[in-house]
This record gives sequence, C-alpha cells and structure tokens, in this order.
Amino acid sequence: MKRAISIGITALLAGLACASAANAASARYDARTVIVKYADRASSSQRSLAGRLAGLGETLGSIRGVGAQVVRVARDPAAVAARLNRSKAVAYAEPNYIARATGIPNDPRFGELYGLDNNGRAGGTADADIDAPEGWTALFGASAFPSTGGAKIGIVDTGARAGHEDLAGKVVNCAGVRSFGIDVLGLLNLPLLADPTIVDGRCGDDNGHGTHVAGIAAARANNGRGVAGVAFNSPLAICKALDRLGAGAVAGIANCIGYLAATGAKVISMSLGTAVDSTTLRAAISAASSGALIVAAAGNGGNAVANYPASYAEVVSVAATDRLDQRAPFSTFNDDVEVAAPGVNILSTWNDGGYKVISGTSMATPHAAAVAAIIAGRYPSQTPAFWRAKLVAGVDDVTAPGRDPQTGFGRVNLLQAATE
Ligand SMILES: [Ca+2]
Ligand SMILES: [Ca+2]
Ligand SMILES: [Ca+2]
Ligand SMILES: [Ca+2]
Repeated sequence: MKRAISIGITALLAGLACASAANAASARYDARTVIVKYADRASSSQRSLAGRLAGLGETLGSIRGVGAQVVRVARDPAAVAARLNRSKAVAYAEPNYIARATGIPNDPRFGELYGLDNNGRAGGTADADIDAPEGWTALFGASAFPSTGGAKIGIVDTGARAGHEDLAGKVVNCAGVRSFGIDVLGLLNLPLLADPTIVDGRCGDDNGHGTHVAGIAAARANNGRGVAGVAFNSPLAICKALDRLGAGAVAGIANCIGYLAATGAKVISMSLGTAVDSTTLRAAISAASSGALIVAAAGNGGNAVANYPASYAEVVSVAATDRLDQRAPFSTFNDDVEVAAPGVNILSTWNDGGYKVISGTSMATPHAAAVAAIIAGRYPSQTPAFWRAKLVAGVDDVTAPGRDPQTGFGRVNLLQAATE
C-alpha cells in the first residue's frame, strides 16, 4: 500500500489577523574638484600661495553657510586636499565626496517591509534587516528597478497567483501535480487517487502560502503597487506540489524539484518540511543540487528536531528572525541551521489579489533564496557551491557570536551579496 507522507507548509497561520553587477559604488569623490575653506585670519596672499602650492585651478563656486569653495584640480583631489591641510592658511580641505541616493522603490507598502529596511519603528531595531535598498542601489543604481534579467528562482509550494498585480509577468514557468486525489465534501483528501505527474499550467494557488512566498522573493518593485520582492528582477518558476490545505506527498514534491531544475532555475526555494527523512526526497534533492542551490525552511517546531529537506547536506536551512534580529520563538534551532532571514509578521502578496501579513520559516526561506539568486545572477557561470559560500559569507552575525544554532552563520544581507 502506498504511504503518503504529508509535508506541511512552514508558515504559521497564527496571528494572521491581520544580473549583472552594474555601475556599483564606483567613484568615491569627484575627480576634478576639491573643497577648501581658508582660515579666517589668512590674508588673500597667504591663501593664493597655499592654493598655488597645492595646484589649485579656478574656483567654481562656494558653499553657502560654510564659507568653503569648490575648486578645480588637475591631480588626485585626495592628495591636493592633504597638501592643503598642511597649510596654516587653510581651515580644512577635502575631496568632493559623492553621496548616492539609496533606492527606495515607490511601492506604497514598502515601508512595512522591515525585513528589507528596518527604521526601528514598531518596536524594532534599526538596521535589523537585509539591507535591501543598499544592495539594490549597488546593483542597479539608485533609481532603476528592472523587472527582468535576474537568475531564475524555482518555488515548490501551493502554487502562485500569477495574475496578481505585483506578480504580473514574473511567472515564466507554471506547473503542478495532476491531482491531489478526491476531495470529499471539501474535508478529506483521499491521496490514494492522487497523481503526482507534473502537468504544465497547473500552478494556480488555492491556499495563499505559495503566492506569499513568491511575492517575498520577486514581487514587482517600483510599480506603484503593493510590496517589493527581494530579487524583483528574477523570473519565477512555480511548481504546485502542496494542496489547498498546504500539504503534499513527497512523490509530487520530488517531481516538482526535478521539473524546476529542468527549467533552469538557479535557486530552488522550498518553504515546506517534514520530520521524515524520505529516500525519494533525498534523491530528488541530490539530483537537482548540481545545477541549483536549494534553500529550505528550518522548520517551525521551536525545537531542535531536524526538518527535511532543510536538514540534507545539500540544502541551505533557513531560520526565521524578527524585527529585533532575534530568532523567532517558533524557528527550529539545530546545528544544521545555516542562515537566518526575516520571518515574523511578513507582508506579501496573497492569492485573493491582495496582501497579507504572516509568519514562519516559510517566509524567511524566500528572503534567503532571493539573496542567493542575486548572487547567482552576479556569477552565472559559477556553481551552487560557490553561490552558497557567498551567501553564508555575506551575512550579519546575529544572536550568539559566530555560527550558532539559532541563526547559523547569520542573517542574510543583500548589500554584501551584491558587492562582495
Ligand atoms: Ca539596513
Ligand atoms: Ca510592487
Ligand atoms: Ca542543510
Ligand atoms: Ca551568530
């Protein structure tokens, strides 16, 4: 007799009431100008002598209220400024440093995404976040929010509402298991008649969880609507292996992993888990892991019990943190936890076309998977092992010093992923 292992989604429905590394931070200061303020007591001849010795050219302007001037130079402004600062005729001199706007997209609910940019409101800790705006600015510049060009992210879940206003155009592969079995009065699924064959076009989301995960990973940014995904330039491959109750058998899950790998997904995000170590699931993970980095939820047990697939060696296990950068009470803690990401009270897209706040290591997982996709997009010819090493090296060490069972190497950081 066929035994169906039911794998639950790793979201908590409690409290529900609710590319290319482009023009990064290149020049630090303007190569042609320096800012100098002369000492009040210096005479005009002392000033011009100091300026001549340092090699100053014409004065281009002054700075209101500061009494400093902007002057053209032919040499390295840092060297010129250093030379000027040795003169008694100079109050101070410095290069004309370049500040860059940080890319805050215009999505109306972006301010609620503490996991991406935490300003300390709502009882949070400022900067307990993945530094998303800083990372996006380093990748794309301060005002560009491309919707394409990133590494493909595969998601095994309850499906996704591909027509959601904040996911429009993002889902480039859509499939799911043919049948979850017979639904008796909407109460009981009979898995004995389930068919785990993957069928194209069957990724509609009758639960909501998968749409939420998809939005965290890659919702459209700067479109004047809703939220912003971490890797908003990544296309999504969606495979539905979990039913309307958020459960699914390993046969379908394993098939989805194979399907997503075949679509060319560089990262496969799995916000699901079971305490059962299935040979089938293990084999599917092993086969896919040569081409894709697989990222999965550590689990919501609030204990140290291993959760699969997260606990397989090939899979990055993701714990959940809150707006204080502390481990969520529900988040599984054990030696296999590899990284952490925001997972408490996360706002994202929902299958009713709207938006919803939910919690879970399910929500942490797509944050980490999307950061991994940013890395894969920067290094497209590298291996999953390389991307994984970059992911764990580019974290902020939180909870106990060093790698610890609560948050692994630390909470992921998009700026470090984008620049290191
Ligand atoms: Ca920050
Ligand atoms: Ca949006
Ligand atoms: Ca693991
Ligand atoms: Ca730590």
